[in-house]
Amino acid sequence: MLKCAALLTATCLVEGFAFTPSPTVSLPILAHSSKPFRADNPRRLGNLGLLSTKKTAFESDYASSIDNPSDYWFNLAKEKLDWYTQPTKSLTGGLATADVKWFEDGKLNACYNCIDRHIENGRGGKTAIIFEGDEPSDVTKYSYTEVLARVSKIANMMKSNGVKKGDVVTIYMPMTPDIIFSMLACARIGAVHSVVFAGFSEDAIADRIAASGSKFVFTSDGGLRGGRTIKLKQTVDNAIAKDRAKVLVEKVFVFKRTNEDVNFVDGRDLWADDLLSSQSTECPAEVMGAEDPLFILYTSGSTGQPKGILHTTGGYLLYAQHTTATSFDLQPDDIYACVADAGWITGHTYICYGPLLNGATSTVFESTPLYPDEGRYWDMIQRHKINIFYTAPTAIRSLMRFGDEPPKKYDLSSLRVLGSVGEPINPAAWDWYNDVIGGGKATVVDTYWQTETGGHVALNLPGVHEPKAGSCRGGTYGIDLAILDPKSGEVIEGNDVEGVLAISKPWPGMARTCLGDHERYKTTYLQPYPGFYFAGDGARRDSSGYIWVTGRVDDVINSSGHRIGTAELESSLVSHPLVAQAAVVGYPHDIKGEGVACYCTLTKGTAMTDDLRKDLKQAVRSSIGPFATPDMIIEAPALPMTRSGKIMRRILRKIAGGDTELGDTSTLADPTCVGVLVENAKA
Ligand code: 6R9
Repeated sequence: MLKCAALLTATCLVEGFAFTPSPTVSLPILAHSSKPFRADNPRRLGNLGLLSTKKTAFESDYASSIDNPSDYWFNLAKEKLDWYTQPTKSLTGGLATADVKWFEDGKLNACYNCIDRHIENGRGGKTAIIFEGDEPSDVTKYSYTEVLARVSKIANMMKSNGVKKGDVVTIYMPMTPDIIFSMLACARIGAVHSVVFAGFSEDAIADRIAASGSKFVFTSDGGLRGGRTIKLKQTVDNAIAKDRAKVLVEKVFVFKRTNEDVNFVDGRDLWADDLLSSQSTECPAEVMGAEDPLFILYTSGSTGQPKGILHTTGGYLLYAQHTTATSFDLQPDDIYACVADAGWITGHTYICYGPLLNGATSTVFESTPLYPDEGRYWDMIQRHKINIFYTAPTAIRSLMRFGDEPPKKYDLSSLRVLGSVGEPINPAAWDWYNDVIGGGKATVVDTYWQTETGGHVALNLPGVHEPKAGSCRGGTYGIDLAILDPKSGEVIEGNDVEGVLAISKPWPGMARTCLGDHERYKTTYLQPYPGFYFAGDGARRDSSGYIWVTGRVDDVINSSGHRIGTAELESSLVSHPLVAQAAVVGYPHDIKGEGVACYCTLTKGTAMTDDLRKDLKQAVRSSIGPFATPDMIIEAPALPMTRSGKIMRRILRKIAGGDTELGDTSTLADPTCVGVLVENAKA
């Protein structure tokens, strides 16, 4: 990125990829391209037992979900959700017109559907949430009745402090049950939650508060992770000290987790626990329209400004309910654990809404896979007898390094379904997950989806589809996946083909807009290939019709399952006074999937030093957050540009990955710069 805001747009067009109709997309290298996925690796189906009737049932249900999505989802909406007013309309609008709506005239409440109705049906005593704190001994279970009481108190606290239906509430909290309860309390009163992952920096929080016009913030004194304390309230204070947030924020509700001293601003900051003690445990659920916003979640895109992805109520809930039930073959007595953070979409849909809508028992995990040691997940599975476990390939890879002994110490025989999300799961990790963790008996389910899709869109359904290591197989109910020619936008039929991934029909869980910027929503997702939802990923279909996601085709890096926009990284690097220009790329990384490599052109007369590298890493940590910290900072006296002035990222990726086959460099304006970069990358 050049140090000039006006050139931002040019940066987004590198390698000819533009979000315009008929874009020219140069497909990026495959994640883990150095270790190609096995083309074909059919596996047993695990202990779910492939009943041919189940497969037949899927096939006929799938066919009707594709032939007539409107009727398919309408019937499910009436059966699976409780409505104050039943909808008379199902799907209206369409992808081509960017005005998709589901169950528009229906009225319901998300929190009521997640909690109250289970109590009314006599299941109030069932455990809704198992909290597994940072220390393995710190376990608390909450029944549905207890959840309702706490959520209602939080909702009443919000109402008595001025939070109203439609207000945006920013939630920056650790992974304790209160983050889930706060989300549900927002839903109960019709406030729109905007959860900001607790690893984001003060700048990122301030940006999100400002962009969403949020007057209320939920946080806690601190957070605990891996035995360390994270100063959340202090970070929120620093965020609100910035003018763009200061002018907005009226109230900060502070929960207690670490009991450390924090600054308190009179009139603005409130101790939630003190206020809650006097609140009533009864709070009527607000009657909401199906298309009223439920939440916003910011995600990286191909420009510097994160997008506020907006999900609405009825369609999102139905999709969360249905995918949780079907993708994991959820059974009534299952103990379910998704170990993501609630700050990401996986936590929203598959810790909070999906499991609770199904009346299931969901785990809230505060710690890390390595605390107090590398047996933490397995210990937790044994103690709670977890049946469904959902994690990311990066966590599996980081645990594989310790060998088979740690998991072998524990009884993992309760496991039936092993979910994977965030990036393609490489075969070595898949094999280990399947053989060592699942003991060859549990089914590995690779779930492909995005913040924008609201829930799973492609996976191998347990008991229905034969898993293949590294492939997410194909579309689930209602999802008609297509592979398109990136240049012409034509659908590529048949097998053994490659292109970009798209969805040809609306589904209830799809995001409806980007907050305050419907134009950006259209140009990013719906206009590149008119009539399709464009996912931003490349994909191929193998000889047996299975889909293999090959990675993002836009300027987004997927590092340890975190989506990080290269433009955001570049703008934080060039904000350093000694950096004149920066180009950031992802490269294959053994644990993270993709590592973050930053090529920096320094101002004249400046040389790269270890101290400067440290400063630059710090610049990224403070503008985005520690999870985006660069893995490599490479001095780049010049960047490889085409004669038309576009940075050749393909070459930068190869250099960072230590790949010596750089391909054709003759189109570069100055091919000699490449040799210097190869040398510097070794430094
Ligand atoms: C849920 C989530 C979305 C991007 C997506 C893709 C990648 C996620 C994947 C996968 C291959 C899978 N991705 N799951 N790629 N196989 N099973 O991760 O949402 O943070 O929005 O990221 O992650 O590139 O486009 P989000």
